[in-house]
Amino acid sequence: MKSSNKKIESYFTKPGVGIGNVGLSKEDIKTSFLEKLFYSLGRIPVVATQNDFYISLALTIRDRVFRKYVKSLEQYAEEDARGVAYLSAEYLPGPHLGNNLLNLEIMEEIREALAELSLDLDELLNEEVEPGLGNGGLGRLASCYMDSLATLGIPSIAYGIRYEFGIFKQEIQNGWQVESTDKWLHNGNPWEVIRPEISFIVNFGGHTKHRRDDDNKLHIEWFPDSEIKGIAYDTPILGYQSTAIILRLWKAEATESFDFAAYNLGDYYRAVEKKMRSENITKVLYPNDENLSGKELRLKQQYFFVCCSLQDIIRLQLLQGRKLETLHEKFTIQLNDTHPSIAVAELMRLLLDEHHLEWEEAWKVTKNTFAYTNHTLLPEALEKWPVSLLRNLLPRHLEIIYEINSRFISEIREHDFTGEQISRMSLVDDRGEPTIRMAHLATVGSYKVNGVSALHSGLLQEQVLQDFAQLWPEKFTNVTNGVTHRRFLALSNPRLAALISEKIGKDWLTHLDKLKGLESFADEEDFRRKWMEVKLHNKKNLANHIKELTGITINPEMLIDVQVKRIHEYKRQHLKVLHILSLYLRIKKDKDTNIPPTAFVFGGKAAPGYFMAKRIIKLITAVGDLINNDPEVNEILKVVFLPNFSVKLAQLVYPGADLSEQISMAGKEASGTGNMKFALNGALTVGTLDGANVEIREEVGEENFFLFGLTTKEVENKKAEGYHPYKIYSENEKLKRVLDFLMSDELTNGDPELFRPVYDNLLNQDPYLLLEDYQSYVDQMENVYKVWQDPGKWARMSILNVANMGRFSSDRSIRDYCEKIWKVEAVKMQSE
Ligand code: GL4
Repeated sequence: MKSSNKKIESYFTKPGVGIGNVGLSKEDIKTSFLEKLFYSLGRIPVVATQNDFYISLALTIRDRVFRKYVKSLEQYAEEDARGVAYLSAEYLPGPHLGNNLLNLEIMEEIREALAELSLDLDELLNEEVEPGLGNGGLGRLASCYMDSLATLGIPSIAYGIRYEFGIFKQEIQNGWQVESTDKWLHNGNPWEVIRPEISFIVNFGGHTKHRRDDDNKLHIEWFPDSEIKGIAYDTPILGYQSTAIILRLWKAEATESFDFAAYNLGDYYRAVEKKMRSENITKVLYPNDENLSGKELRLKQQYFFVCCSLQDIIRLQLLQGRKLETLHEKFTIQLNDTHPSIAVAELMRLLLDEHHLEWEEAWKVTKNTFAYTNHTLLPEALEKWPVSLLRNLLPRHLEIIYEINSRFISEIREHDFTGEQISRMSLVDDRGEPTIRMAHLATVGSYKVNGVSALHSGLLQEQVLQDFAQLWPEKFTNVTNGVTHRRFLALSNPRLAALISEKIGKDWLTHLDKLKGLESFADEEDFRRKWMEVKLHNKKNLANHIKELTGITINPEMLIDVQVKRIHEYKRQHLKVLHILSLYLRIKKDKDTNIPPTAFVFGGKAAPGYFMAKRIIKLITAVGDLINNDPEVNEILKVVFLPNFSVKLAQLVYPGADLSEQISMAGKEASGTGNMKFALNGALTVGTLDGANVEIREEVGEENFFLFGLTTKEVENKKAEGYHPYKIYSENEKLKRVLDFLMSDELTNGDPELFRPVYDNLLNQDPYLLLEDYQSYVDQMENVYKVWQDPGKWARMSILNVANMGRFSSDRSIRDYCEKIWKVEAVKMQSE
């Protein structure tokens, strides 16, 4: 620590006092808690609301977390450690309080301390509104990685956008999704600290000027026409028994001079309007998962946060007295998908124009600094920005991209690439309206590129980035995703966690592969019984919440069969619906009584502009209405759509699930991470050979996994030979009966148009091969039922699933990133 204030310095390092005292005892916490209430909030207990109490507790805990963070900074500085900057447009941290208590290992002390003040910890935990700063898997993965970076003691900082409104709130009205804004900051956010001194100017628009000096050296200057300020908001993210790292989110604010021209003209109203418009940059998260919308504001968001983050990284580098020529030695910057990929051009601009490095030097630094993770192969999700938009918004960056491209193309011309290959690889796609292919920019500007599961990384190299993989095979690698088992098992499923620890000790909290030790108990009658008792307890808990949220009663003894994830055709929620309808028709028409009681639980948001996904939600709720209200059926089947799926809700759902639905068409789900969270909580999986399902099945053993459907290769072949869903429809009588039911009055209430789009799409195109996989799915579900009717076998499979989840900890993923990509080492924290 470089402080000139000796008094402060000595206070800081003196043990037992002030910030030297972490103060985690029950009495310490009680005192600080009340102090926060009195002094920070100006409240006395009689008038304090639950939210006041929650804020006071949060502030108390945040102090402790910051202390851990500050301590680790000293150590990083001492060891001169190499660090990671993680750039992501999305994060889904989930509620902070519970996780921090778990990681400080003071949950029970806090519970007791609050009880002594007649307060209930669970009620306060429930007050927290989670930051919904992401769409789904990609944002949640970033947050799992932060948990592991902090736990492992990897010097790191995560950058993103402080959206004022996160992912929309979903309500179900009359069976349809209705969106409203997520006002997550309305009750205040006790976890963040504003850093007004850490702020940067970001420019937009205007034009560039090229000039040669007397030595004929080219100087390029950008004359932007507007500017905005980014201000840092820091949230500490604590690891388990370890230190904290910072999540630094940028908020846009107008500068004094942003509206120079307008003020000079004395046009106050125009100036104010411009100010408001400019601050819109960080207003709201775009709610599309796996779909680009090509909106100007979105590009502004991306550039805005990238520009602030890179300036901050450069500030840190210079602060430590280092040269920018060695930036890549000190930092590695991970691009979480292409959303931050404009960073390649921006770092070049900063190095060339602001810090006057030569092109070769700047390019060497840039391409040795970035690494890029690809998270999807879906063509509609691969970002491409129109050249015209870039020219208007970021004219200097467009020039830099063109220059990178021309040098890159000269380079590949020297290899044996055909003309066709070269135009495929170009950063500029000029078939039709010219666009910049951001995945190509990220690939060319990075030293490593990775996919997120073994299957996906393979496909990435065979399909989307095939030519690049041929050119630079050593650049490509795989890091299979992982999840934090602390949040998704220890915190959200305390009973199962306790049972596990009772058998094998607590080492699994930091070394998930220790779960392997459970294998030897899988055949113990008594252990199986206890295991299923825990599951039943969690199912009751889930059933209670379902009742509260939807009014629907489910019997916790039923098989609870769950599909929670974003609603997307490739994820095939409607395949599950077809299966449910087949059971319904068996009961109604065939009087079949052999179906075990099952509750089907769905949850997930549809992008507001995604017509088909919204229709699928309506389909689920319509099937639910029909089934739940039919006394002939509703003792056997129930269908629930849980509104507003979130991290908070997820933590309730996974522990109570028996069966996990991972039924995407093979080749489409890059990894999936919900699949890991379910299995970690003892749910069995019915799934295709897609994404990380493949590796999960490898680990748990094929006999402990319910597999169905075509493989990626078979999907490819099927499409190549010409796929005819109508033929399948007309040849499979039972399937035909199910599909025709989509058009029946019973389901559509007399509106034949209601599900026609789904029906027509399946019969005519069926791009995700539901009909092709239908029979195999239904057959595998029969097998699921057979096993379900043998509780001992089910319990055994469930235990074996959990026992083999070691590989899917985000700790392992982060270790992989450190070894295979970042070459960053953990800094050992001195214990206190
Ligand atoms: C996603 C993938 O769809 C998902 O399979 C993966 O688990 C996740 C994290 O790697 O990334 N890609 C996009 S885009 N959204 C996702 O959730």
